[in-house]
Amino acid sequence: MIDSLSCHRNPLKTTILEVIANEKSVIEILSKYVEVDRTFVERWRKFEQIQKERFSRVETLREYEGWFVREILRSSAEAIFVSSSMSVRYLDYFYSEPFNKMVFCNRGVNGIDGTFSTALGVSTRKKGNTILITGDLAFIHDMNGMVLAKTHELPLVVVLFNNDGGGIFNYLPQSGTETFNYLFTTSHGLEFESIIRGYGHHYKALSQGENFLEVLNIALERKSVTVIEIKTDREKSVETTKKLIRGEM
Ligand SMILES: Cc1ncc(C[n+]2csc(CCOP(=O)(O)OP(=O)(O)O)c2C)c(N)n1
Repeated sequence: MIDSLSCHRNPLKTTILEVIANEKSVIEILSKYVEVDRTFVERWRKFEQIQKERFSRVETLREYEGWFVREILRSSAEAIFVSSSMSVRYLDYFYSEPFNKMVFCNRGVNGIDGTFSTALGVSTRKKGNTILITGDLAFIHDMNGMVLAKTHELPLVVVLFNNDGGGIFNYLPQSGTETFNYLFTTSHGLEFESIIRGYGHHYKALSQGENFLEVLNIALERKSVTVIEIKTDREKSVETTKKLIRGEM
């Protein structure tokens, strides 16, 4: 691993050689000694372009998480915190240019713990508003972070994709087996409106046909916590993602 930042990105200790140096300089030096397949970069770029075009079909899929993520990028927020699991993947797949937001996430160890509190930390920056994009399990994991938001009067807009459990597991081959929900998805059936209001925060269920960007920008003006809940369907989302990746949409 070549890393100019020297910030220990090797938590599992699986990298055997860590070179702390400027990446470009190391590549330049190495290319004097090793024959470089220059077509590799071209092929890589070509595939990236093809995939980008396939993902751009998301523009018409108004019930799919990727579509909401694109809209969030068009909002007036200055920073986005994306939760682990599918949220960070949706951002990675469906970001569109120009990309004028600061993005924070929890890659590396990939935990879903501490999500709300970390996003709250991001929201303490002096200027600009923050949006947290999260799934329901990650949200539940750190729900008591909402107390801190109240006592410290911190602003945060949460876009909560509620698919009643961990949707990422639907991509596994075990999906559909008898004990799958019990062991993987862990559906909970929680009713978020009363929970969020119980903490003293604003809640909004997004209904079909509502102007999402408008709802988002109103919430961003508020300077307190608003949770916008969007109910999604795990199975449909997996099907859509797979079709987009294969270029079948
Ligand atoms: C602290 C912690 N516990 C368990 C996991 C394993 N895990 C990875 S993704 C995931 C499901 C997350 O579900 P949700 O937040 O609803 O997001 P979705 O998969 O629906 O996008 C779980 C439990 C983890 N990453 N971190």
